[in-house]
Amino acid sequence: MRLRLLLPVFAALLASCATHPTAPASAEAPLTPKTAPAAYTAYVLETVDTNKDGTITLVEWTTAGGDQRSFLLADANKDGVVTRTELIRLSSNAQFFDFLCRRADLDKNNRLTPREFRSAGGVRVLRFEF
Ligand SMILES: [Ca+2]
Ligand SMILES: [Ca+2]
Repeated sequence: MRLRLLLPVFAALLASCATHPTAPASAEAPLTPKTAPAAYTAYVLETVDTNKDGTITLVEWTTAGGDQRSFLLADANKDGVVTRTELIRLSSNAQFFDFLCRRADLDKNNRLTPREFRSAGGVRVLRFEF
């Protein structure tokens, strides 16, 4: 809950990362608020869903470096697993995109490329810091 309160602050501070709304969908084109949810969801399912059953348990999430608080935030219906739908929902707001940029824009040029996102920086977005 506190994350939701803090995200607008982060968004205001880091608005520059969200200014590429028409970037083409190529491997190194920066992610946008529109393309980031699908990229984030695919990345998380690919790297965190270790038993490939299409859902993520708390054990899978924490094994990948996430913490319990971020898992509980992602598990919107509180059934103990995070689904593709929940990941899309979690990552579909602009505030989340700004948060993502802040965590994974490794060279700090305000452009989040898929390569950066899928590097070690990407794993860190599973652990929200309050
Ligand atoms: Ca799983
Ligand atoms: Ca769930």
